[in-house]
Amino acid sequence: MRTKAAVAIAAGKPLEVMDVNLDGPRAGEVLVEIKSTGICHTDEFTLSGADPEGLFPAILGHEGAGVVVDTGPGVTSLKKGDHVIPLYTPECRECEYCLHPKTNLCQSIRTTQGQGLMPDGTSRFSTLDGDPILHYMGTSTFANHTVLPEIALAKVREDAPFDKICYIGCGVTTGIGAVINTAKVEIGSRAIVFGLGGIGLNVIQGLRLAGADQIVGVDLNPGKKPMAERFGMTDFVNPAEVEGDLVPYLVNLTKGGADYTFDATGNVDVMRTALESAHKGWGESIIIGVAPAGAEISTRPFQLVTGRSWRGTAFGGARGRTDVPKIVDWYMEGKIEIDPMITHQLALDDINKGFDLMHAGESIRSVVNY
Ligand code: NAD
Ligand code: AHE
Ligand code: ZN
Repeated sequence: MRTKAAVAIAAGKPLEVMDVNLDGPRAGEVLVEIKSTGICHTDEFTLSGADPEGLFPAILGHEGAGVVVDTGPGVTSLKKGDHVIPLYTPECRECEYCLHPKTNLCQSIRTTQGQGLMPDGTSRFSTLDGDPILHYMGTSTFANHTVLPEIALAKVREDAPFDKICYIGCGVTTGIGAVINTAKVEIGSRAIVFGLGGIGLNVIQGLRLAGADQIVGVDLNPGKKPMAERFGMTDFVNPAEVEGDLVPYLVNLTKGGADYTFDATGNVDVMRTALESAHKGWGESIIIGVAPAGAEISTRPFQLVTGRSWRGTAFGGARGRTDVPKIVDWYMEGKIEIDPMITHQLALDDINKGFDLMHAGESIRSVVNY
């Protein structure tokens, strides 16, 4: 079939909206009509050329929601008409990782996914001239139709709006999951969140859900303050306005250091500050931000010797097919909020405007509707 997609032609170039060919689903695969897709910072990270795994040409996008159009042979858990959220972290429920209680990183299709291919080693997308176009993160939601493995789709309730729940495909689940699944924050904790963008705000609402007493937000952009307060931030710190070192300032503000700190910037210097502002003896620092190719973290080992822990999380430690439908329920029941964070709704033809808004720090989430 033909479908409309925004194609990443090369690093650093704007996406090109065009008609592409899409082959039907093969064994274990599902054809999905994407209704809405969010633009996550990680899409920009790949498009910019900073991702060592970045491939071109490819159809980016990993935060979406849509409807099953067709299923390939052997698909048993989904049928035509089901509402689904694509999962860049699949859940096969059979591999060593899925069977291990301490991780969500299903590895059953990781190799081919990283190569921009379906599990059988081929791509379903091509140009109208027949040249192959690669998949991205196994999802490619910047296309009106896409093919995914059955294990990379969460079936969700049908009354949930696509233009909001698409955000659960990455940002919402990553931020809330970092608090609940990875850090397992206790009631009464003190926390610091670095970066108040599409991920950091969801860390903040996760901390409120977990019953944290103090939620410090740190961002260089003061424009992020009102939204963060709306989601539960108790103290705002703009590092540009702090005289002297940021670490002692934050340690003092949290009365000895935070029980939990979260990096949602992707900046390795910020990651160090986050680790060092965690409480001596027990503070845990969780890295969420994705750093550019070649970047490395550093600190004095003494920081860890004296009881701080440095950890990381992908997709908020969530097992997508199991956890994503529950998060959709939380949204529909009013336990979590999404709507205020979706600051812009765009048509596919305007998708590059979404990237511009992100660069300018003017959006939290831009959502593209097909
Ligand atoms: P974003 O651009 O919306 O937000 C980043 C925020 O950090 C901005 O508000 C910016 O002003 C702030 N910031 C930048 N530099 C700063 C500094 N030095 N000090 C303080 N604040 C600073 O991005 P996002 O969508 O929230 O994503 C954040 C990071 O999380 C990115 O690196 C993204 O790739 C990563 N991410 C990781 C996962 C995962 O599973 N681990 C999932 C999604 C996104
Ligand atoms: N390819 C990059 C790493 C990118 C990365 O860390 N991706 C996160 C998701 S970010 C979503 O917005 C992730 O889940 N990674 C797990 C995995 O297996 O890729 C690099 O540096 O090589
Ligand atoms: Zn993302």
